[in-house]
Amino acid sequence: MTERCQGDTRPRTGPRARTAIVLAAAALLAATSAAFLPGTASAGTTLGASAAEKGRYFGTAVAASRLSDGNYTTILNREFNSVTPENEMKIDATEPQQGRFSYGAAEQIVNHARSRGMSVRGHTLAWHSQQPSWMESMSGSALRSAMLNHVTQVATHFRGQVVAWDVVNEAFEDGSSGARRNSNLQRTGNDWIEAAFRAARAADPGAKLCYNDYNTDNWTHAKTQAVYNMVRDFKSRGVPIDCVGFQSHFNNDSPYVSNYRTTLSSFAALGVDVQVTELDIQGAPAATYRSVVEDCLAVARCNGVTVWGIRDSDSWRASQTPLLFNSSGQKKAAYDAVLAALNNGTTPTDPPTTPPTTPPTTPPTTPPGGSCTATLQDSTRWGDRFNSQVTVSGASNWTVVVAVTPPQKVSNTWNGSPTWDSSGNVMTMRSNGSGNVFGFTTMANGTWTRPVVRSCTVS
Ligand code: 9MR
Repeated sequence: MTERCQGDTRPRTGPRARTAIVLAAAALLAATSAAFLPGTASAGTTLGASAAEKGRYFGTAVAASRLSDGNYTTILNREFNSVTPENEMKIDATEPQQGRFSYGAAEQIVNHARSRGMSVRGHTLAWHSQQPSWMESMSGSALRSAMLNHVTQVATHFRGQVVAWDVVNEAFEDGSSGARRNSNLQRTGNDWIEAAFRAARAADPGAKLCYNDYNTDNWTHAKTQAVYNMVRDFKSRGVPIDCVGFQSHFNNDSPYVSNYRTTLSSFAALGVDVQVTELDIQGAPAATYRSVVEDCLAVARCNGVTVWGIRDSDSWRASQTPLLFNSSGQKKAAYDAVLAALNNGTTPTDPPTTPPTTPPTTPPTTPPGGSCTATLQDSTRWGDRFNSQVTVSGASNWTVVVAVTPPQKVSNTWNGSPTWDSSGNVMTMRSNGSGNVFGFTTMANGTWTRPVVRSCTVS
C-alpha cells in the first residue's frame, strides 16, 4: 500500500470509485492482518531501527558528561532512538537552590537526542532521593508546595520535548508490607503522588505521565501488587496517569522472573502503557536479555525498553558488567540476543481499535521539489500507533517534508535527521547517510489519517 508524495486523497464518490475503495480497503485489511502475523522477520540492524519496526523504542540512559566521548556517542547515535538523562533532570540537578533552576546539562542531552530523531524520557520530577539539601530539610505544606512548584516548572520548561515523564519515582517500600515508602514527601500526605501527576498534566498535557519503580517485576511480590492497586485506584478516580515504568535492575538478589510478562500485561490491562525503564542484568546473560525483550514485545502496550547505560564502564554497577556493550564499546552476546529478539519477535495480536483510513485512489503527481521522489508506505499498525516508511529516489542528499494530522504526533524516527515546525505536525527529514529509506512512528491519538509527503527536494 503506497502513496506517492502529493497524492490527492480526496474520496471519489461514483460506483466505480466505491468498488475501488472496497477493493483497496480489503487489500489494506489483508496487509494489516499480515502485519500482525507472528514471527514476521525484519531486517533491522540496530536496536533502535529494529525496535521502531515493531512500533517500539530502544533507549539508553545518557550522562551529559560522556557526550564528548566519541566511542560513546558513536554507539549512542547508531543504536538508540530514545534517551533518558541518567541524573541531569533529577531534582538536585534542576533546582539546586530553591526557585533557581538549572537546565544546562539536561538540555545538552535533550538537544543531542532530538536533533537526531531520538525521543526523550524525563526522569524524574518527584523522588525521595537526590533531593537538593534545601528540599531534604523541608516538610509539611511548605514541602508539598515546593514539590508541586518543581514539577510545574521543570515539566513546563521541557514541554513538548519529553514524550514520557517519570513523574514520581520509587514511592513504595521494599519487602512484604506493600506500604508507601516513609519519606518527607509521603509525610506531606498520602495524596502527594496524585497531586504531582495533576501538576505534571497541567504543565505538559502532551507528555505521557508514568509512575516508575524497581522490584516491581515479580507479579507475586507485595510491592508489585501495591503499585498495581495504586494505578487501578488512580484510573478509577481519573488521576492522570498514562504509564508505569519497570526499572528492571536484575541481579542475583533480585533476578528476572518468568512471570514478568504477566506483570507487564496485568498493568497494561488497567489501561496504562508499560515501559522497561532502567534495564540492566548482572553478568548480562543473553537469554535473560532476550526474555525481557520478548516479554515487552508480547504486550501491545509495552512501548519500549531502556537500558541503564551503554557500555559496562558507563553502568552504576560497572563491576557486574550488566550492559549490552563491553567497556571498549564492543557488542556482547546479550546485544545479539536483543537484536534477534527485536527482529524475530512477534507483534501484538490485538487488532487496531479503529479501522484504517481509506487508502488513496488517485495516481501520484510530480513533487514540487522536482528532482527527487518520495514514496510513503504503510507499515505495521497497532492499537494506538502506526509506522510509515518513506523511500526516496533520485538523490542521496534529499530533504523530505511529511505532515501528520493533529492530534497525531510522531514519536520515533529512524534513518534520517528530523526537524519539526512550531506546530510539531510537519516534519522535515534530511538524509543522514543511512540510505534512501527512512521511517517514523505516529501516535494516532484517535486519528488514523495517513501522513502526507509534501515535498522532496535535493539539499
Ligand atoms: O545511575 C544513577 C547513578 O549515576 C546515580 O549516582 C544514582 C543516584 O541515586 O542514581 C542512578 O540511577 C538510579 C535511577 O535514577 C533510579 N533508579 C535506580 C537507578 C540506579 O541507582
